[in-house]
Amino acid sequence: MAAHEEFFAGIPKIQYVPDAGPGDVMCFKHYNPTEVLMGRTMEDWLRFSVCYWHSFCGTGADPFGFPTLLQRVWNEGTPMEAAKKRLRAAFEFFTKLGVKFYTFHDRDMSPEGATLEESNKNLDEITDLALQLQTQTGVKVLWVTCNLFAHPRYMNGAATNPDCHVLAYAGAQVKKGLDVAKKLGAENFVFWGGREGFHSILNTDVAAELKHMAGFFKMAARYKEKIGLKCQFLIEPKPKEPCRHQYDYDAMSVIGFLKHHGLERDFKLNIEPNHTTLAGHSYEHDIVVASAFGMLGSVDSNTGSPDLGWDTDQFPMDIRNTTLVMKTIVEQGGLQPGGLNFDAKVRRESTDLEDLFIAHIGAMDAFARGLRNAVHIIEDGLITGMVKERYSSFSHGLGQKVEDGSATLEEMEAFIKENGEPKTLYST
Ligand code: XUL
Ligand code: CO
Repeated sequence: MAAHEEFFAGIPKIQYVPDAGPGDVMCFKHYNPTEVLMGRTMEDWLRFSVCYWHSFCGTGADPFGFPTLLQRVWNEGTPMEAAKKRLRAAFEFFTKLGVKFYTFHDRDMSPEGATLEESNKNLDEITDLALQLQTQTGVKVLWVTCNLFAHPRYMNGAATNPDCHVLAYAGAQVKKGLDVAKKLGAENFVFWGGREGFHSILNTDVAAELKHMAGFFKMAARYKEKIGLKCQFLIEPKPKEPCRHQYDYDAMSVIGFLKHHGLERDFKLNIEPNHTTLAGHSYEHDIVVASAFGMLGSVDSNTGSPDLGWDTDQFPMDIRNTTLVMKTIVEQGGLQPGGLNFDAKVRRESTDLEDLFIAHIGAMDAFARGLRNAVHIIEDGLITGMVKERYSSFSHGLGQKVEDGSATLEEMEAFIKENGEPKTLYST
């Protein structure tokens, strides 16, 4: 990269300095990538990923205010020149931060053209550069996704649009997205149902829309098979925003949908805790539910503010939250081929380039602390032992039969006649 402009001049590779003073914010105080915990390096447990759209395409605009982050030098030039500069800046950032993965939407990577052919040509040109930068740096694609929600054609949804012409456009876009995933060796491919839902039930044929969405996923699974694409498909639940109601409401709704349509072997879930809390659950709820069904594939590790009902995509800094998430991840044996993707943005007031580093460093340290805590909880075994004891009645006798599915209601009745009331705090 030496032949090219440096975007983060004066910022060296971020190091692990455990005894750094509180004022030293440009180093890791907890994230030590090569340190081994429970047989695996921290880097391997955490599999951090930088999100291209927030950190390199984000403008700082909000519903009440204009962009504040447009001064980034990588925004200069024609849209295609800017796309290339932006990509070089991003790879310099990944390398200096020491993160091995990134995620992007097709339309973050390169500008949309006047026709599908033109958009695809732009994508070909920019992904050629992405491939070159990936080979030079060793940074890989954690996942690709298609933006099926920003363009006006998708105002009534993509796979659930009432007009098949729009659904066809989304299909053509996903076909290209899967080709790009193959070209760049993406480890996963995400479907976030941006506008797959409704604002009014009165103008919506819910059954038809859900059937079309399942059909759309089946087409994607068939094309993936056809081109020999090896990545994991993921669905990212979200209950609302931008739609009033979104079909992929939360982990349990998506798991039910996938099982109903026989898609559970083709997909896992990408859980974003800020979406989980929007659904009215606790931060870790959907991580735990998805994992319980063997369907936790990846995590968009961000947070909202508990006192807000919005998707604010903040960097996660709460150690209690990161501890509970990492406990689930370690207990299920890791996230690979998924990872912890920072679907998070600096605030619109955080206009300094350095802020991009500080935000990521803080979140990476928060997860490193969460990992250490989780390993401590698991290795010390106290909670695991208590939970095992709590369910110990299922390890023998009638409990064992319930466990293996062979128990009958008649046996329940006979058991109660013989043993009476369950033992509780108040029984004698
Ligand atoms: C939106 C969201 C998306 C997906 C990818 O709330 O989380 O950025 O992660 O489309
Ligand atoms: Co997300």
